[in-house]
Amino acid sequence: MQTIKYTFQPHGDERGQLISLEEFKDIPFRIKRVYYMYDTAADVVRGHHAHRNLEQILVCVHGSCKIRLDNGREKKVVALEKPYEGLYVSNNMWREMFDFTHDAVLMVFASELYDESDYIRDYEEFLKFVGINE
Ligand code: T46
Repeated sequence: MQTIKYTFQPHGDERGQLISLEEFKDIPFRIKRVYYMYDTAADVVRGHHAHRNLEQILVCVHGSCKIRLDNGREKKVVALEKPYEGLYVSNNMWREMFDFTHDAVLMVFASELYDESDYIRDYEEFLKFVGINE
């Protein structure tokens, strides 16, 4: 399974670093929503769902965490450890986020507004949706 990890270009100078993310340039879709999570305990696993349509880019802007991606056939774990790394997560992809450091802030750029009906929260339903276990 191929995963797409972006390395964003920081505008660094003697004052520090600045990263700018623009839709259709750095982020490959129109950004309709941004959300972020923090204060996630080390033993917590978030996610456990897939999306029918939503595309997202995940950036751990502080601290680190891991993302497990599962397309129904293969699984892959990707570590997000740098504020200039972005992981693309497509639709039809089961995801779990775990191993958060105490200081982790996971920011997400999303292609759609929040819509609970876009979530597939049952793993068996997900496998059927992607054409496995029909
Ligand atoms: C995803 C992963 C990476 C909202 O009201 N608006 C929002 O935009 C979002 C994302 C969530 N919520 C509410 C819904 C729940 O009551 O916030 C609560 C926590 O959401 P959820 O349990 O879905 O969070 P995660 O961390 O399991 O998943 C989130 C996103 O929901 C999901 O789309 O791909 O992060």
